[in-house]
Amino acid sequence: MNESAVEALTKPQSRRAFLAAGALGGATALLAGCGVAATASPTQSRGNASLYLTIATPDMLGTDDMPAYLPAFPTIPAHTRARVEIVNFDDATPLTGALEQFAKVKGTVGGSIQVEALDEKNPNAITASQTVTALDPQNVSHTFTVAKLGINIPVAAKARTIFEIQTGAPGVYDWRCNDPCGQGNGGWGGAMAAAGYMMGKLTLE
Ligand SMILES: [Cu+2]
Repeated sequence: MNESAVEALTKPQSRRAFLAAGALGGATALLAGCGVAATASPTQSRGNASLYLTIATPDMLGTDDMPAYLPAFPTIPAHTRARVEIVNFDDATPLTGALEQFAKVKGTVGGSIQVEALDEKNPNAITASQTVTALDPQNVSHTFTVAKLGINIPVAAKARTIFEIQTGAPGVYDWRCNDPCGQGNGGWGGAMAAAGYMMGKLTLE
């Protein structure tokens, strides 16, 4: 083998070695980054997502006493920190008796929700925000409850409700409102018994 042939063999090789070292350096930096993220959050998170839900009144929808969550079949990523905002135009259906438990927040990051009064005449206005772990049962309008995920969000009358959840494994999870806001059967009929109104499915994928 002559000198230049040796050079031809070794040169690319040393370049490969250089690239490998660079890639390794990058991988080390990435791993260090993962370590920081893993320390900050006990559950591994792929990133961030947003979900916007609106609760429309029967008047807005032209239905016969059927308020609805829109959309009722949302999809958000699995293994993600998701910010959820519920804009509710509806008024209160006070929770009573055993149902008062649904005035308590469950399953959000930090165990709380942020509540802002909705100015219907100026719906984009920024109003004072309160961070709470429960609502007065008298002021609850609907709930967004995903039993299998341990999530219960009491939604205040005519308000914007904001919270974060850490999603887990992919799947399709039933959600429902646990505030009897429907017609008939003690308020458990109508919208409460209708998919696409006060019940639906949350998909994590
Ligand atoms: Cu409801």
